[in-house]
Amino acid sequence: MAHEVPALPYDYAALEAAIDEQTMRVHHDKHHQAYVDNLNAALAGTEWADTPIEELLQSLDSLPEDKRTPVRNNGGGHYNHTLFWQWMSPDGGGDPPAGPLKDAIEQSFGDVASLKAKLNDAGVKRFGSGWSWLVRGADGSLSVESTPNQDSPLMEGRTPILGIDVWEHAYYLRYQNRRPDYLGAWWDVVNWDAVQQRFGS
Ligand code: MN3
Repeated sequence: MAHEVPALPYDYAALEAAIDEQTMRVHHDKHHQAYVDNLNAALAGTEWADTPIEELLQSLDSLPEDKRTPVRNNGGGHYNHTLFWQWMSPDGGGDPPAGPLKDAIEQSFGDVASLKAKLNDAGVKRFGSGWSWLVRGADGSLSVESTPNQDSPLMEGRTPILGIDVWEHAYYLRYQNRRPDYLGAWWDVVNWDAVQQRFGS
């Protein structure tokens, strides 16, 4: 089956605390849809048309050369945004619940505030378009990194457990050039339950 944009798990206006309704509509209905349409077009009629997205992104080198860049960009965009919608919630914000994720954050970064500062810093310093990530390595350790464009840590064999989109399309209508303000507000809608689920998976 061709790839599809998942429905938002909340209303377009539900994240107003951090992100306005119009941004959510354009971001989900236009940008994410375009990644999916372009991905499907690149793979139509090939043996990879039905390959799960995670598998595609972990084996870009095995694709024909003319498919690698379109799959990297549009498949990456599809995968990253599918997760991004889950990492936000109108009931989000605050601190992670007590448990293995919070313990691991405190062990790696000292406290939750330090983790947030590190992720925000990685997002602010990303030149141009990209993402700021909290990543779990194969040994279970946590680290913060940033990628350009729609690249995902998954392409390097690591698991993104939290990611913040710092493309201008994610924030420009409300925040214009003030990316740090967007990043500061973003934590009001973070869905720690979803992060914890990916940490444990
Ligand atoms: Mn985006």
